[in-house]
Amino acid sequence: MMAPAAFQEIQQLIQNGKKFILTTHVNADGDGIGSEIALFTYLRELGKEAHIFNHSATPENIEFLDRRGDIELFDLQKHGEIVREADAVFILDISDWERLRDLGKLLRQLSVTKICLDHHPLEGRFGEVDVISTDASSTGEIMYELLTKLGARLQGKLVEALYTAILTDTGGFRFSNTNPRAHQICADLIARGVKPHHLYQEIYEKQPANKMRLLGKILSNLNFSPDGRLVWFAVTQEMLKTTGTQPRDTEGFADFPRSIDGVELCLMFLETENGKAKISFRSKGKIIINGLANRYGGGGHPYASGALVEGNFQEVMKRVVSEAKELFG
Ligand SMILES: [Mn+2]
Repeated sequence: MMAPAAFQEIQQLIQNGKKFILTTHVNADGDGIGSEIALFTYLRELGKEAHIFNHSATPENIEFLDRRGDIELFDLQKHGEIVREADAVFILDISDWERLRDLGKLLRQLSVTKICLDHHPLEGRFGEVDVISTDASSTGEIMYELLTKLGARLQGKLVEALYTAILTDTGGFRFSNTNPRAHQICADLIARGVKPHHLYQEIYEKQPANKMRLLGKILSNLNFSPDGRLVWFAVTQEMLKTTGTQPRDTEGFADFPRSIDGVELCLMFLETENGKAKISFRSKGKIIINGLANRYGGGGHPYASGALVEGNFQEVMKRVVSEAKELFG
């Protein structure tokens, strides 16, 4: 639950302010963008000036939330002045300045009030107002609570955006962060007009055919450890070229082999254009892998981490696989 003091502060800031900035982490996802669109819709209805500044393009499957093109890529030259004049900045689904890139650097120098809504753990303080709820499934869940308390009209685009946030961050209500509250909120959102099958189709059933061809190649060439608990695969530049796909098309691919019975850990090695290895570590929940990711200069959650490693692609793969095998003890 949101602390009453934090809520009152946010309520006052919105009431008294005229101009607001909304942002989320680099490589924005459905939760960050859904939360932004929901709050943006509310602020605009109040007649406030609001801007959404992000640091990377909206993923294709979330673009339907932004048909009007309200989300802008942050450009220090173009938008710096708007940020300086803002009454408050909402930072959603993230409490890490680094992942706010240029905007993060600018915000740290400014005295503008920063309000952080996030469900990732935070040590210490981040903004002037922090609403950090690690029990929440998603930032969308926190945003629902905020908008409900503020008396927002929960309908249309706003409810679709909140539903998208919760649906995507819980992996369609499959991940361990799925909780009763997430279901209760989504039930309410459905009662208020969300069509689950419609959003499901928008988000999950508009995949490009090329992406499926690439996935087919990958799934027919998986490597297994002798006991079948570790599985790994490579996505080379050559594979991307022959299937006409982009690196971003591989998003979520590491989750597929993990669904094989007996597999505990899946590693995806994506060869970048400049020959580096972008590694995704996905564990089913027994093997903790962010330690290994850290060793390679990466990081993340205990069961879902990543790292970007320089060096000969095949050699990096060999080395990381052999270190991953050691995690099984
Ligand atoms: Mn999230």
